[in-house]
Amino acid sequence: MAQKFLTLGQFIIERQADFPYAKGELSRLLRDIGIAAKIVNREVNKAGLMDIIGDVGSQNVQGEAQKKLDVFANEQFIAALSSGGECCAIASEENDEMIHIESAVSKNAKYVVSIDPLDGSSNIDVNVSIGTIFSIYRRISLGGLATMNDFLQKGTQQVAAGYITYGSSTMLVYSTGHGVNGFTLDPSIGEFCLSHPDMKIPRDGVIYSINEGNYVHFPDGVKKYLKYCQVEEEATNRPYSSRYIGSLVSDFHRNMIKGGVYIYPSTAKSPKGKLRLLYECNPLAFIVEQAGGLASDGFNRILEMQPKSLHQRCPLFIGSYEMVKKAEEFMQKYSTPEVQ
Ligand code: AHM
Ligand code: MG
Repeated sequence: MAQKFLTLGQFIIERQADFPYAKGELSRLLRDIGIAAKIVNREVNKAGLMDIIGDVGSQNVQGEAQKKLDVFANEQFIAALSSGGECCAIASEENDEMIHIESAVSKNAKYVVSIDPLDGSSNIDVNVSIGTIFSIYRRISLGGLATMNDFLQKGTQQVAAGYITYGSSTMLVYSTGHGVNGFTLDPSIGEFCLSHPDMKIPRDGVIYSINEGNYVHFPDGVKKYLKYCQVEEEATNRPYSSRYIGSLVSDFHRNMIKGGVYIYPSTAKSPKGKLRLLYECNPLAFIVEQAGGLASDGFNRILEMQPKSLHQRCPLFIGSYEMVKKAEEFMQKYSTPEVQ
């Protein structure tokens, strides 16, 4: 009997009514992102065979060395989002300023997209999973070029968000605020097929995910929480397991499936943490909440933070509801937001 499957394109059409404003523009945007993801996936899979690994020799706005794949992925997503005509501007980790898409502006495009085209840069050259993270907002400015305010909306205003993980298989996971659905790329037909319908993150878990090499620089709340994770107690399944890939998307995705907490706190070196609010924390916070989990900066809900700049950084505690709550308890007891 022929196997039944639902492709991303079919699913988007079936769920058209779920999309805010339901005009088909957002569906088109998501399909464009899916196409760019397939092209990036093709290159990621060839890394090592082609001259695509290593540094370009330049730095991005955060002063980090740009990898060839970073730059390639950025170009692919910008091209895909530009060709559809639904997105009037993009904020990317790889570009200092927002990018205006003039052709879409003349068509009165209603959406702006924030994106980390290739997350987990330090894992690109060593064949470890990497990802893409994106966040979609409806613009609030009226006509003409997009403005900063279109991007500096609170995470609660996202109309859709998602991530792609280029791992042992390639998956695209997204939400439009009506639950979370995951699609696995079937390379034999070149389509993302629904494999993880209505994803829910376990309410509790036994995995904690943090770069413990920075321990000495962590706030006291995090230090004490880590000690809590390592203490033996049968009733709470402790000690927990430590798992840290160093690619946010991959660590997040594992925790979505198995239950767990991912923490990138403020450190003495980076008082605001390392991760970026617009295109790393907010989209994953939107997804985790839709899946029944939590995302916090240790004290406040990520989705309610007021962004002030495109590349703003933010501490992140994200994952299973009970684990994030417990980590927040330690932060509230042993740290203060001021010294975060
Ligand atoms: P990037 O966007 O430059 O790749 O940085 C973000 C990455 C995350 O994917 C990952 O969780 C974190 O940085 C790892 O940082 P560290 O090496 O400090 O643990
Ligand atoms: Mg990143």
